[in-house]
Amino acid sequence: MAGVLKLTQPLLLGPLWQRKSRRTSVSVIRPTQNSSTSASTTEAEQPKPTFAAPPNFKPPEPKRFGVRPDKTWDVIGASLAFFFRFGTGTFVSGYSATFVPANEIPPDQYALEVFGGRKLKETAKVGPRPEKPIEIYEFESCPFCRKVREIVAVLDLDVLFYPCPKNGPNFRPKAAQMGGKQQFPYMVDPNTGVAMYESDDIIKYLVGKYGDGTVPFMLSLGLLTTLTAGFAMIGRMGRGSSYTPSKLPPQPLELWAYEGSPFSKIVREELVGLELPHILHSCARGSPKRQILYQKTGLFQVPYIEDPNTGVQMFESAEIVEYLRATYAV
Ligand SMILES: N[C@@H](CCC(=O)N[C@@H](CS)C(=O)NCC(=O)O)C(=O)O
Repeated sequence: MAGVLKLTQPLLLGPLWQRKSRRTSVSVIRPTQNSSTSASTTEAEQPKPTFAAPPNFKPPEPKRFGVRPDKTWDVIGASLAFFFRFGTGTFVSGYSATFVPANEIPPDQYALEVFGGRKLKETAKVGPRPEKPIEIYEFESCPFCRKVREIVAVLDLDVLFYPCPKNGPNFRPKAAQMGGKQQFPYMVDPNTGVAMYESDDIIKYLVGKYGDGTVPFMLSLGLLTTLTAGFAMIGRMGRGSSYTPSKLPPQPLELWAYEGSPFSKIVREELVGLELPHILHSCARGSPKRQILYQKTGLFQVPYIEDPNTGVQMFESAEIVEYLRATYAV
């Protein structure tokens, strides 16, 4: 396959990167105040910033489908993607749904409550699961990156995202160092040692390895796919593309979300702008992971973040954005 690079060592990341057995630890090149030569300054030489929840932090109450008034246009803008992409990134492959009487669903099982005492029972067909999260270097407003994020939702994969906003000091150079050029998306599969550029190649690789081998129709249209993926982001006007100076945490955040969710989009844009590595637990409609979040928190709502650097766990997109800025922006 074109653009495939076999990695001979785990991740080829050298001494700047360390991994721990359970959680993935992120060790980074840290930007210095007035130097563009920070690439030679390692974390070991710098005092480690410490992270804590903002003073008097209290996680907000979840309000499913609730839009905070100051975010109305953000949510509307992020919702446009559904129409341009015919819902791609909202449903897991093989999605099916049936309305059932609410009392047919045990109380410990997730199902979306609808109207008239009925619930929506949703299923999907997921392929073989990767043991370790796929790693992707990308940024939010790139249409090629969006295509890959959509297939992640369709295949219901967990992904460790390394955000590469323009002028981002860490992961743009890292991707170039690993793959030979600054081009996004760039994917590394630590389960197989395969790494590649080119969205269409990445999509084919992922459906072959973790799906049924079929590229979904809306991702198989060549230029039309790329154009509609670009139009899908018109309502967000390039958010999640430029770097906001930030302190990088030692551990990736965890985000429960999916590409087609407008509320999730707003949080993802912030994570990317702040260049915060994060593990996405993609849970589009039909995902079996919805049940995991339901069991963990007593409800299903996305976005939901878990920040191992501060211990914060929270719902609510608008407040998550505020939390991320307060904790990581400099
Ligand atoms: N007020 C919440 C709304 C989040 C929300 O309603 N998310 C939808 C997905 S876009 C959801 O979790 N739906 C529940 C379901 O699908 O069962 C926020 O801003 O984060």
